[in-house]
Amino acid sequence: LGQRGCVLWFTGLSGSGKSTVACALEHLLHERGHFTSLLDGDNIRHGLNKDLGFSPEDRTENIRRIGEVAKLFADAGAVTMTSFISPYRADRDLIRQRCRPGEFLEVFMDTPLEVCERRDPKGLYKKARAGLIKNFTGIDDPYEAPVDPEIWVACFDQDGRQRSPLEMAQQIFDALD
Ligand code: GGZ
Repeated sequence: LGQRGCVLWFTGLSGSGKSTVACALEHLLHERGHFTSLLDGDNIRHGLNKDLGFSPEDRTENIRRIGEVAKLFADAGAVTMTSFISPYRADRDLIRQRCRPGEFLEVFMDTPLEVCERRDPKGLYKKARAGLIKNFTGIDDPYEAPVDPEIWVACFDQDGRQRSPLEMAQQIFDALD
């Protein structure tokens, strides 16, 4: 890592653990004295992107703007984490192309839909199943999983148990050099 910035681009379904693990990773990075930035729905969708909804066009624009902001932070030297579903492969690939070689690392939170739906922390899957939310990712809007992510975060360990957020954050930390 050194003092160089990078973009850790978390992608995965709603409830896959993106924000929880990014937050745990940020703590690990702080402990080692790294300068970080965490972009998520709370600080982006309520601010910079509050004009955007969840149509395909709006999601693409959401991700494009976040990519540009993430790149600015990374170029300023921050280990920059972004926590958005970013469901469309082409949108993620565009950001990768905008970044310097090695600057962009895709982090795939590979948590199956069944697990996310069982967690359903905000009751959104239930609403989507009931037709109260339209175009919900994984239900009636596509999620295009990464084909070759730099960091692949599995939901289960070898014994079939769900891994803890700290364990996952440590995996990502160890993958950074
Ligand atoms: C998916 C939605 C939707 C729809 C509202 N589809 O669990 P959450 O609540 O906090 O995370 C979801 C968040 C997704 O916003 P992103 O900016 O990450 O999406 S994207 O990358 O696709 O632009 C969910 C909530 O917003 N949410 N409606 N229709 N998630």
